[in-house]
Amino acid sequence: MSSDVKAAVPGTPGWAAEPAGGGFTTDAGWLDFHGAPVKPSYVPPPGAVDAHCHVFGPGAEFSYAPERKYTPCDAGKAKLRALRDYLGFSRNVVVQATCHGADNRAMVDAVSSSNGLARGVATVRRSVTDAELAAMDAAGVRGVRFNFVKRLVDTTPRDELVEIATRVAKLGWHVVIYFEAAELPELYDFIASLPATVVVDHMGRPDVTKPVDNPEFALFEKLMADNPQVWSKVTCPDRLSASGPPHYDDFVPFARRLVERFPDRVLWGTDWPHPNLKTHMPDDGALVNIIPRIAPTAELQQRLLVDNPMRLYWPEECCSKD
Ligand code: 0GY
Repeated sequence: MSSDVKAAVPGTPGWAAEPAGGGFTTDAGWLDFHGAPVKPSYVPPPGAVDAHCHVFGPGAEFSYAPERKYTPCDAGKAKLRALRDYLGFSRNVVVQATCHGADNRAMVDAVSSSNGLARGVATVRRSVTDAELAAMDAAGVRGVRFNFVKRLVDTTPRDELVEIATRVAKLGWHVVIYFEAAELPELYDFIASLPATVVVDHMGRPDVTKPVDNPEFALFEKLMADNPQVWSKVTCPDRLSASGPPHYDDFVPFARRLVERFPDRVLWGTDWPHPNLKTHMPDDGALVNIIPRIAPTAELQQRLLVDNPMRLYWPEECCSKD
């Protein structure tokens, strides 16, 4: 049975990040999540979903995976929920972080103890059993993540990924895919042929120092235009921007392009607790304040933050019409 303590409000002393517990050592130079995020001036619509965030451990309860490429600070479910409430969101989608490998216990615990207010995206191997998939489905998992970012994971053979996608599609799950922009030409046909809805993390990591009309991003737009099963998260200005916080001006036109062109296939998330950042740690409140710049109307905000994630993760509760 996992602990379920209530976390301190962001910005108060008890909120501060703690080093990895359970005998693990947080990486030297690791940037902890923001200690005092501002209360956002932008108020999300009722029922808003943070559709990309993670939990890290805590290590004393949920050990980090032996094959991990990084050891983070601890950042458990209680803090994730405290941040959700503080930022004015109602629900979370907890994406399995690579520091836990294919051991989904921390993510599943965060989801299954959420009173239905969280859904999960797992990492699984070909060896996962149907019973394990069914148990995760019952706990609230609705997708698997395929990660092609080499600094985060070792390569998984394509035939294994197709096999997994085919199996989870039968449960109504989707595939979340993470890759670098340079990989898209090589991955394009693979992504387009997956037998499931596909959600691309962080817009496929475009180079936002370029004009929005550039060949690489045009290829990403083509992927979405030609494949109505492909969605995108308009996330992670903190990873992509060269102009930097708090406004991340160079990120905005890319996210806004996708929100305006594909309003029914975009998701937004904080990415808390923001693994592996090197230059700065974003203020999560400032990230929320960017939303009206990437989704400039109330209708676009409603789709981005409520209707789209509800349709993907809580279809049984979803009453919006396409
Ligand atoms: C993200 C991005 C990163 C890390 C992970 O699971 C992870 O470790 O997703 C990254 O380092 O770019 O989406 O959180």
